[in-house]
Amino acid sequence: MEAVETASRSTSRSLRRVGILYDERMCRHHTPDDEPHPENPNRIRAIWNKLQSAGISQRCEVLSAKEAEDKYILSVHGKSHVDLIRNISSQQYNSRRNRIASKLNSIYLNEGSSEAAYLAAGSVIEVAKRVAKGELDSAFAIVRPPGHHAEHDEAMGFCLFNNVAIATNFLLNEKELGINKILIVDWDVHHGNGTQKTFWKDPRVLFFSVHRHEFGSFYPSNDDGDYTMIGEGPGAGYNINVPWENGRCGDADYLAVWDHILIPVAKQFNPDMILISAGFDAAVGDPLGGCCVTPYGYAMLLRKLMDFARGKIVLALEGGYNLASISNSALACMEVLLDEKIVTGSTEAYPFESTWRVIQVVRQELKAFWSVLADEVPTKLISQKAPIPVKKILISSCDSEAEDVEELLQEVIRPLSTLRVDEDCRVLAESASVSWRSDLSNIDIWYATFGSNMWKPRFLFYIEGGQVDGMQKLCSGSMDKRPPKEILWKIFPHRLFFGRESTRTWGLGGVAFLHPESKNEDIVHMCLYRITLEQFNDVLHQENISSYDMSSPLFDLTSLDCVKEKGSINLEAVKKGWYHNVVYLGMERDIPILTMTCDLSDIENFKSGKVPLHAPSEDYANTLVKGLVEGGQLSEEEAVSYIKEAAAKPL
Ligand code: Q9C
Ligand code: ZN
Repeated sequence: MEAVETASRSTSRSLRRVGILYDERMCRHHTPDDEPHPENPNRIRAIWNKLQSAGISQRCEVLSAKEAEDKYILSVHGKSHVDLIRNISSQQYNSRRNRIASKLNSIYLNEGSSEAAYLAAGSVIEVAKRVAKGELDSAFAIVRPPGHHAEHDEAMGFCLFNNVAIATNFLLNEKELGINKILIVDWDVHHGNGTQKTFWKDPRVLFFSVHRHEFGSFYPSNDDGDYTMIGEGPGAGYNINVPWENGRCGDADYLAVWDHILIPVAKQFNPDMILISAGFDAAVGDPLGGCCVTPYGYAMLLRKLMDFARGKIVLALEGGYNLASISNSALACMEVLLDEKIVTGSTEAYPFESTWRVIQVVRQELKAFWSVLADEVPTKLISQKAPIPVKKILISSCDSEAEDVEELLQEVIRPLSTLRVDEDCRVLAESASVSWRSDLSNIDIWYATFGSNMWKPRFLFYIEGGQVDGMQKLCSGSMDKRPPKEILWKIFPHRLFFGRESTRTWGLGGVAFLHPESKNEDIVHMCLYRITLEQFNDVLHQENISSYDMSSPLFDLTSLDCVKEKGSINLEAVKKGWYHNVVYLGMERDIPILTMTCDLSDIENFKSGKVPLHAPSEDYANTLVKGLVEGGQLSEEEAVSYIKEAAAKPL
């Protein structure tokens, strides 16, 4: 820090003393073989480079990282967890490291992980201490690995130590700092489950988290992030969750939550200091978040918090996976901390109807603890709502269709009838989808087919779009219309069978399914198409007709990691489709092989007869035979008996 106290810099330095911490050593935590992963070293490099080239870091006090001492980490984590994270990077763990990581939920580990974890935690302590002492007005710690998912005895969700929770306990325990009440604002798109648990019964810490929840289906996929989780004992009322019911939330939604929940409560709580779990994965363009907060939005959210705790604010990076989005969002926040730009402007968009509903239930739940929440939200405000944007309505159906087409039409048509086109959000949703598309268009996978898609002309409709001869339905095709780069055939130890009584596309008769589990006595012929992960998403979407808007991918890089680890993954967003279960079948020339089929609960329903097993129609069986014969796999006789056998054998 002293090194940057040069005369030229101090003249251009802001009146506000703002700290910024970056340390390249935190880049040494990465996937073992540098496989692609959203939580990668370039995240913090991108932010740092952006702040340097925008001249921001030059106006700040630049700090470097310090490793946290065990005694501080132990205020949040158990001894066995701390021991594990300390030792995990040592040579003795070389052979066990990957196995340990694979048993954890969304975690990778390498030789650099221990040091990075200690530095991330120590860095947030370091900046928080300086802000508490008044050496700095505010600060931003550009750290990784992130922290807010890490629990007492568990690393998860890309988090090893809970950096913000550790710094919070540090501040509270160093009595001479005079910090007795801390507000933690967690605006990462995911729920801060680890932080919530740490301070569950602690009234000195008001934990506020706004996150995608979708009734418990969004990561970390449980009820911890529900609005009913308000803390316990002396901590009751000091835990506030704002769970989004849907993605696509943007500036208007976040600002409404600030104005009607967080800001009034912050006023009443009157914190001595504010720590922000500043993930930028709710930013427009994020591949995991699916929300659309702009840099201007983040600036507003932060600006509104600067009125409390005499501006003593620390931002600690959590998630955020689009390099451009996180850099621009961080830059906007730094400009607010430096207080050199007045944040002006307004959002044209209105909050979603669901946003007002959530605001109302949260206020209801907490009004006994916070008198500022007692009044009803004025109906004049609530009536200003945006419809759910429906970008494209896709009623195509191929082997599959929604369980109940009526229900789907209801879902799609109802919001349309009240549609007041919201240009802003539409544009935002589109740029979000553009960014995941370009990210996933560079990654190849093998899409392994066992049904009518084995016949190449039939499969090409999912890519090129159009209507195949004799088929009832039109396919929209993929956005990227390049044909498969390669085609090859393989045999797998899986069971092929035919189920359902009739389908819209093929009429009476069953259609092909693959048992998601392998069994050695069974074989299935599969045709593998080498396509991009972006195209695979479009195929998934068409195979599982749904109203999902594709502003974020159904199956992203994290899902890919997850399916490699777990073997299969159920896609919540298309759970009504028959092929919503993505199964990993191994690697072929370093490229993963994926297929899509039903899940194990569907298998149970087929077994019990709740859903019938059924031989395929002649048309459908012929398409499969054509696929196998034209693909050079079987003679016509062999293909016919292969299908017959699969249709006749009991499950
Ligand atoms: N289908 C942070 O943003 N996703 N962590 C697993 C499994 C894990 C995100 C998806 C997302 C963790 C700090
Ligand atoms: Zn996150």
